[in-house]
Amino acid sequence: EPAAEEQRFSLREVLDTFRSCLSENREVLVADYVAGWRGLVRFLNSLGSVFSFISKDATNKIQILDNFLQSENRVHYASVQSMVQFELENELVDLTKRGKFPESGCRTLLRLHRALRWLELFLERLRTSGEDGKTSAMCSEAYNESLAQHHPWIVRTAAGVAFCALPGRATFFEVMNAGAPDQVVAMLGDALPLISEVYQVVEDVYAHNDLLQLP
Ligand code: 1PZ
Repeated sequence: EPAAEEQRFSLREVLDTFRSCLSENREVLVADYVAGWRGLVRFLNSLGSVFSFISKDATNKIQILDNFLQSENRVHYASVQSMVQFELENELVDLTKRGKFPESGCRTLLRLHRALRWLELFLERLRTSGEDGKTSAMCSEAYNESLAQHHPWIVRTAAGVAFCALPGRATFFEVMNAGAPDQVVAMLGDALPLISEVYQVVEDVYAHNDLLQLP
């Protein structure tokens, strides 16, 4: 039943899905990556409707990747590495300006990848913050160090407004539903190295293929 489902929802499980992303030979599995993102969006939605312009964009990108995972080319979309190789070999990516492939897997996943860096920076600030820490300040600092560089003024402004609506640290910890504050801090300490590793593997694949600036 949905109510019980809602209650069990914990950010711990979401962050755990990033654990399953990395295969033994350090391939990043797209299905697990997308599942992790779906959980994050669910968490974001539980924070309130001010964030819906953010979650809509993320949901749209998740959907694009999901469609590739269901398509006849799905074997090529099993990992980030195979996706990059397949799309580049078959010239399915707009490399310098937007054109025939505005929804390539490579450019779509890059947007989520950049947002994962924001998440890493934000959660690290949250983890090391004191009781009087301001989530909105942590959030905008993390944003300015990462995603903001890729967003036009209008998006940066809307994001800044949304950040002001973030609940305080105590409430934020409660919504995460991962136990008492010290348990949340411990959970973040476990999860962050995993997120950071997934981020780094994807970053290396994109850098190696010169894809970090895809339009
Ligand atoms: C907990 C507070 C949540 C703050 C989330 C911080 C990120 C702010 C991002 C605001 C931008 C959203 C509007 C959409 C922008 C899109 O233009 C860009 C570029 O895509 P393109 O236009 O090139 O197709 N989209 C993105 O950068 C992806 C943003 C995904 C953000 C997901 C946040 C998930 C938060 C999880 C919360 C734990």
